[in-house]
Amino acid sequence: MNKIITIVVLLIVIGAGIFLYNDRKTNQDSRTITTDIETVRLENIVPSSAMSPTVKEFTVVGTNFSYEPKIITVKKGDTVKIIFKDNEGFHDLKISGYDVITERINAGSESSVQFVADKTGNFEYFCTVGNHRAQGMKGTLVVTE
Ligand SMILES: [Cu+2]
Repeated sequence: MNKIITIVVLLIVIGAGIFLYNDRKTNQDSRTITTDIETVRLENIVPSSAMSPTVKEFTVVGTNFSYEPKIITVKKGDTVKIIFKDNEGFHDLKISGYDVITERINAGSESSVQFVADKTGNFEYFCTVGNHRAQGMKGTLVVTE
Protein backbone atom coordinates (compact mmCIF):
# COMPACT_ATOMS: atom_id res chain seq x y z
CA MET A 1 0.00 0.00 0.00
CA ASN A 2 2.78 2.46 0.99
CA LYS A 3 4.58 1.57 -2.23
CA ILE A 4 1.59 2.62 -4.36
CA ILE A 5 1.23 5.97 -2.53
CA THR A 6 4.95 6.64 -3.03
CA ILE A 7 4.69 5.95 -6.76
CA VAL A 8 1.60 8.17 -7.12
CA VAL A 9 3.33 11.03 -5.25
CA LEU A 10 6.43 10.59 -7.43
CA LEU A 11 4.32 10.73 -10.61
CA ILE A 12 2.59 13.91 -9.40
CA VAL A 13 5.93 15.56 -8.59
CA ILE A 14 7.42 14.60 -11.96
CA GLY A 15 4.26 15.71 -13.77
CA ALA A 16 4.30 19.08 -12.00
CA GLY A 17 7.99 19.47 -12.81
CA ILE A 18 7.44 18.86 -16.52
CA PHE A 19 4.45 21.24 -16.53
CA LEU A 20 6.43 24.06 -14.84
CA TYR A 21 9.42 23.51 -17.13
CA ASN A 22 7.29 23.74 -20.28
CA ASP A 23 5.45 26.79 -18.95
CA ARG A 24 8.69 28.68 -18.29
CA LYS A 25 10.02 27.73 -21.73
CA THR A 26 6.91 29.12 -23.44
CA ASN A 27 7.22 32.40 -21.52
CA GLN A 28 10.85 32.77 -22.61
CA ASP A 29 9.93 32.11 -26.23
CA SER A 30 7.19 34.73 -26.28
CA ARG A 31 9.50 37.27 -24.59
CA THR A 32 12.08 36.77 -27.35
CA ILE A 33 9.47 37.32 -30.04
CA THR A 34 8.26 40.56 -28.38
CA THR A 35 11.84 41.90 -28.27
CA ASP A 36 12.33 41.13 -31.95
CA ILE A 37 9.18 43.04 -32.89
CA GLU A 38 10.28 46.06 -30.81
CA THR A 39 13.70 46.03 -32.48
CA VAL A 40 12.18 45.95 -35.95
CA ARG A 41 9.82 48.81 -35.07
CA LEU A 42 12.68 50.99 -33.73
CA GLU A 43 14.67 50.42 -36.91
CA ASN A 44 11.67 51.55 -38.96
CA ILE A 45 11.23 54.76 -36.96
CA VAL A 46 14.90 55.80 -36.92
CA PRO A 47 16.64 55.13 -40.24
CA SER A 48 20.23 54.01 -39.78
CA SER A 49 21.47 56.95 -41.88
CA ALA A 50 20.05 59.42 -39.33
CA MET A 51 21.71 57.62 -36.44
CA SER A 52 25.20 57.83 -37.92
CA PRO A 53 25.61 60.52 -40.60
CA THR A 54 28.46 59.81 -42.96
CA VAL A 55 31.07 62.55 -42.96
CA LYS A 56 33.09 62.90 -46.14
CA GLU A 57 36.52 63.98 -45.00
CA PHE A 58 39.15 65.71 -47.15
CA THR A 59 42.60 67.00 -46.29
CA VAL A 60 43.62 70.07 -48.28
CA VAL A 61 47.29 70.99 -48.06
CA GLY A 62 48.28 74.63 -48.51
CA THR A 63 51.62 76.00 -49.75
CA ASN A 64 52.79 79.33 -51.32
CA PHE A 65 50.52 79.71 -53.31
CA SER A 66 48.37 76.71 -54.07
CA TYR A 67 46.14 74.02 -52.63
CA GLU A 68 46.30 70.27 -53.08
CA PRO A 69 43.86 68.91 -54.17
CA LYS A 70 42.47 71.62 -56.45
CA ILE A 71 39.12 69.89 -56.91
CA ILE A 72 36.87 68.33 -54.26
CA THR A 73 33.72 66.54 -55.40
CA VAL A 74 30.81 65.69 -53.08
CA LYS A 75 27.11 64.98 -53.41
CA LYS A 76 24.32 67.32 -52.36
CA GLY A 77 23.33 66.50 -48.79
CA ASP A 78 26.76 65.20 -47.80
CA THR A 79 28.27 66.32 -44.53
CA VAL A 80 31.71 67.53 -45.56
CA LYS A 81 34.72 67.93 -43.32
CA ILE A 82 37.73 69.76 -44.71
CA ILE A 83 40.97 69.61 -42.79
CA PHE A 84 43.14 72.46 -44.02
CA LYS A 85 46.77 71.62 -43.39
CA ASP A 86 49.24 74.45 -43.95
CA ASN A 87 52.71 73.33 -45.03
CA GLU A 88 54.15 76.72 -45.98
CA GLY A 89 53.33 80.38 -45.24
CA PHE A 90 50.30 81.96 -43.57
CA HIS A 91 46.92 81.01 -45.04
CA ASP A 92 43.27 80.12 -44.60
CA LEU A 93 40.62 78.47 -46.74
CA LYS A 94 37.29 80.07 -47.53
CA ILE A 95 34.56 78.52 -49.65
CA SER A 96 32.76 81.08 -51.77
CA GLY A 97 28.98 80.54 -51.78
CA TYR A 98 29.07 78.64 -48.51
CA ASP A 99 29.44 80.31 -45.14
CA VAL A 100 32.64 78.38 -44.50
CA ILE A 101 36.10 79.63 -43.58
CA THR A 102 38.96 78.12 -41.60
CA GLU A 103 41.18 79.95 -39.15
CA ARG A 104 44.22 81.74 -40.53
CA ILE A 105 47.13 79.50 -39.65
CA ASN A 106 50.89 79.28 -39.94
CA ALA A 107 52.94 76.52 -41.55
CA GLY A 108 52.79 73.33 -39.51
CA SER A 109 49.25 73.95 -38.25
CA GLU A 110 45.85 72.76 -39.35
CA SER A 111 42.28 74.01 -39.03
CA SER A 112 39.13 72.15 -39.99
CA VAL A 113 35.61 73.09 -40.98
CA GLN A 114 32.49 70.96 -41.27
CA PHE A 115 29.31 71.78 -43.13
CA VAL A 116 26.43 70.25 -45.07
CA ALA A 117 26.71 70.64 -48.85
CA ASP A 118 23.07 71.68 -49.31
CA LYS A 119 23.30 73.31 -52.76
CA THR A 120 24.68 72.04 -56.03
CA GLY A 121 27.17 73.82 -58.24
CA ASN A 122 30.84 74.76 -58.46
CA PHE A 123 32.15 76.79 -55.54
CA GLU A 124 35.60 78.30 -55.50
CA TYR A 125 37.67 77.92 -52.37
CA PHE A 126 40.53 80.33 -51.91
CA CYS A 127 42.91 81.98 -49.46
CA THR A 128 41.77 85.37 -48.14
CA VAL A 129 45.26 86.45 -47.05
CA GLY A 130 46.80 89.28 -49.13
CA ASN A 131 46.69 88.61 -52.86
CA HIS A 132 47.14 84.84 -52.48
CA ARG A 133 43.93 84.12 -54.39
CA ALA A 134 45.22 86.07 -57.41
CA GLN A 135 48.53 84.22 -57.15
CA GLY A 136 46.72 80.95 -57.68
CA MET A 137 45.76 79.86 -54.18
CA LYS A 138 42.34 78.54 -55.15
CA GLY A 139 40.42 75.40 -55.96
CA THR A 140 36.90 74.20 -56.70
CA LEU A 141 34.32 72.42 -54.57
CA VAL A 142 31.95 70.55 -56.88
CA VAL A 143 28.58 69.59 -55.41
CA THR A 144 26.66 67.22 -57.66
CA GLU A 145 22.96 66.28 -57.52
CU1 LIG B 1 47.35 82.27 -48.40
